[in-house]
Amino acid sequence: MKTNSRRKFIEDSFKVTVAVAVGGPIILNSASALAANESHDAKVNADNPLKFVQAPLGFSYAALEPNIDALTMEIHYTKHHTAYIKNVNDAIVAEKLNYTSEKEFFDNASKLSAKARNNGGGAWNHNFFWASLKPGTTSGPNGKVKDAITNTFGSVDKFKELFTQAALTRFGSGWAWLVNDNGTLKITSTANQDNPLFDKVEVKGTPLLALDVWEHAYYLKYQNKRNEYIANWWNVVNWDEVNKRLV
Ligand code: MN3
Repeated sequence: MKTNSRRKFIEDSFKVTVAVAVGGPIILNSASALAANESHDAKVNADNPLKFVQAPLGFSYAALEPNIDALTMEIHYTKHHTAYIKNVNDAIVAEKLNYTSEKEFFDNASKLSAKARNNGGGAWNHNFFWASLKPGTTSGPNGKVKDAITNTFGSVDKFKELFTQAALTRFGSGWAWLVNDNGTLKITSTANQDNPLFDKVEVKGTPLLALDVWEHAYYLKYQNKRNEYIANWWNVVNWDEVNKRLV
């Protein structure tokens, strides 16, 4: 990647950060792309500025035990997520997509092929999900996100009840979300790898928190007991990260 295009890539990434107010994963992606995939980038980005990059996990596969088991984390990260990243980048090249930012890509989600849409969502959603997790038992929401949750839903417990319900009742594979819709917090869920940044989706907004309820996220440890997976997942939510996303 030439210096100029590299600078543009970084600038574009920051534009996305401002526009969708999702900081960590995207900035991390840029740094990681530059450090780890420079030679590959040079070939791909010559014609296709947008390239999804798998963010580093930030903790070991076993770090979320006993809430999320090590084998699930390893397979989820190295097999499922890696495949979404590869497949969306393959689709971008094969279909000659000219989007220059993740925001632009999702703004046009309804025009994408199934391969680009599903794998693009999978690539982004998992980067966001990993950054939403933190080893050790967390004490629950704090700071301004706690205030916003209390103001919107009445209490943290009520919020957790409603979010859990959204995650439990998502039929089949999908995600539960807490989003900021222009200053209003909303809970929603999406099917497959859709997310609230897509142009055509039931509830749009800036994602603050995500929960993967695909069976691959919990079946090895919890089998059919999605409710137990959700209950234990609350223990490893990275509320500091959620706070940073609320701007
Ligand atoms: Mn998953």
